Amino acid sequence: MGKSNDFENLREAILEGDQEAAVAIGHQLVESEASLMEPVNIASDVIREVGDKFGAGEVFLPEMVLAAEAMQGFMDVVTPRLEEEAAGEGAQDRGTVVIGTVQGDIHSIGKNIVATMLSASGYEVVDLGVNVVPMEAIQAAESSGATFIGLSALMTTSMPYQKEVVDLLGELNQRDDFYVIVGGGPVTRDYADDINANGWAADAAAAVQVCDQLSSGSTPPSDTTLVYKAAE
Ligand code: B12
Repeated sequence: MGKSNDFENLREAILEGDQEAAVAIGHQLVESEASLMEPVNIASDVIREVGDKFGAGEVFLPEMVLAAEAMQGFMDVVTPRLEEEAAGEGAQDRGTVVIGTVQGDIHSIGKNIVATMLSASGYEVVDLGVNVVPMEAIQAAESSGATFIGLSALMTTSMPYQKEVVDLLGELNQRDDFYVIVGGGPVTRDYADDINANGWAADAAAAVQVCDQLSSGSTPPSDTTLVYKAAE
């Protein structure tokens, strides 16, 4: 089966919420030793397309759930190889990133891709999962000696918790202890700037570049102007 055929089948499998097919295509791609970043980007676009249709009332929640399960099944199969593929030479000890999806939000797919790419690039990643309350993120960052707190939000209703983490760090006199980087579907660069985050990235590869740039500088978090990177 050709590469473009695989991609078309992957699209269909996610659109139709066919997890078995999505998993099978994942295995085929892993075995073929083709690059995996391209199909992961395709799958990400397809799942967003399903989300747009859901938003427009063209598909219903059960269909979005099935599409997400198909995407998740595909990601589970390709993630180990994706991590190998993204691993740079000598990429070690770049610091620790505590990452999670904020309170009230259970969307994990994008956050997991970011975590995979950061870990492949030599960052120690502490993944707190989803629905992470602000204080939990801060305590985990403290106890793991993290340089970064990464916060994902996929809903307009959960975005304010990204701000709450930044504000809480200020109240605790810990704003200079961690760089806060934010992202997720509705989170724009302007929003990141407004809430005084230190970094914003549109996708996982960009997130790595933002962390690299922040850690190579010497400006403390409270004085850092937003470091941002659009999609590659
Ligand atoms: C898949 C999905 C689900 C799945 C989640 C499965 C899972 N395990 O994640 C399921 C079906 C469970 C789900 C549930 C719900 N969902 Co939903 N979901 C989506 C969907 C279709 C795709 C999200 C996704 O995975 N995208 C693909 C990934 C790869 O992209 P990404 O997350 O944006 O991540 C990339 C970048 O943003 C960035 N990034 C992400 N995080 C971070 C973090 C940092 C630090 C950085 C630097 C970068 C970064 O890098 C990533 C990789 O490139 C979106 C639609 C959309 N347009 O986003 C709706 C969407 C987010 N969901 C929505 C809704 C309403 C819900 C529900 C409330 C539905 C319901 N009635 O129950 C529940 C939420 C429950 C809750 N409390 O959280 C709405 C939100 C609307 C709003 N208020 O803003 C959306 C926008 C759909 C819509 N158009 O209406 N959902």
